[in-house]
Amino acid sequence: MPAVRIFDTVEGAYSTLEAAGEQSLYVCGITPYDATHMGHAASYVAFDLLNRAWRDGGQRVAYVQNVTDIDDPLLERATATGVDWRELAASQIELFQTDMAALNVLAPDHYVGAVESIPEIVPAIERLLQLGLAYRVAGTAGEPDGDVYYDVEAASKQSTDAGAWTLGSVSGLSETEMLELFAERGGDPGRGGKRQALDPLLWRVARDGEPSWPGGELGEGRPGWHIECTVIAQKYLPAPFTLQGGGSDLVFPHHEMGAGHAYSLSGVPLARHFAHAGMVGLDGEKMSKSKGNLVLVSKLRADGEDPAAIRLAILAHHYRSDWSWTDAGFAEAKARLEDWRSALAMAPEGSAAALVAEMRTELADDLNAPGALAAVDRWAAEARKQAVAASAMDEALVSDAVNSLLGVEL
Ligand code: 5CA
Ligand code: ZN
Repeated sequence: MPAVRIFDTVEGAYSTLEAAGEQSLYVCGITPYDATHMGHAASYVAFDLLNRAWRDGGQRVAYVQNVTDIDDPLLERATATGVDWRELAASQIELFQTDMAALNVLAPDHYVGAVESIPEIVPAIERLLQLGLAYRVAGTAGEPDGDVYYDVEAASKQSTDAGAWTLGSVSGLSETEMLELFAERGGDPGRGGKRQALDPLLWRVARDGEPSWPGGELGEGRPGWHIECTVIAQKYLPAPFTLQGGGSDLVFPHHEMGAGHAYSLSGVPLARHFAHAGMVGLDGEKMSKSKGNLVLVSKLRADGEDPAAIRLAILAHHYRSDWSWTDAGFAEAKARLEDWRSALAMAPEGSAAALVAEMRTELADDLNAPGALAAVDRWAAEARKQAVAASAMDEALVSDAVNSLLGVEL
């Protein structure tokens, strides 16, 4: 496998991830309040391709993923359904891990919860306060005193060094665009007492009826979202680590603010590269809980669908494109899987090496799974044309390569 070239969100261009012996990967994990839908699955399959490409190239990979096991959406869902939030999280985490295993997504080395990380998150926030890059907000309109916010303006002025974080470093968005997305994606631009509308929450002090944990100088409470990923990544990975990944809805504010927190805490960037997967919809509409149009991996599995076909349906789309799950697309994936499986029994002598090389070239080029699939399609068509008994060696090589590079079990 040649060195992988990936489209870096920050650069807005391709970057080559030089072979360095060890690569380090942080992929944002789920908020476990509902079952894994095709959009979640596609984002983990995308970064699984990177993990597999690195390993194929002889690189060791340190892979960390969080699980946002305490946050507003989880508590809201628990309240709405009358389930204890801990039980809801535990059941959805288990379902997610079963779905990922079925989809042949290699497990991270560390799968780390927000709750278990609170003892590390608290000192990080205390430090931001000491540095003058965070502040406490006085209670207003029924809110208690003491919520802690990150001061994006002060943090943006820390340093003029190359690699220093300033608001917009990661996302490249205008302030108007940021304000719009901030409100849509968990931010609270209108919270009274903040220095700047875009300042994100670091620590939410305890409220009646909400779970809370000891917060040292911060008082009882629970952590904000972005600091969670920063602290977990900094604990388990080098600084900077190779790449942070997630869906494109995480570019702002999540990855922007996480990178800011990390720079404020350590003086070095969080990650060398950022990459984002496109959004998956259903039949042309955004897949969302409110629309009730979720395609769940667990539901398809329960219906007896082959997880390898689900994975192939995902891989038919380039990870950066926005696409829609459709019945027709899934039917194509099932037909393709059948085609590949039957062609294996006709693997022409000496055909495997060229195919493997072609798959590697495609995957090293910004994880071009559709290109790799097309290469296997051509190989299968040729095998069928020749229609001779399989060379056992080529059959095994093709099957191994499709399994290890694409994660599709033939
Ligand atoms: N816990 C946070 C990340 S720290 C979170 O965003 N959780 S999540 O459950 O909402 O999403 C998990 C991952 O799936 C994220 O990378 C998110 O960007 C991605 N994702 C969510 N919806 C879609 C979708 N419709 N299409 C593609 N990816 C999606
Ligand atoms: Zn995250």
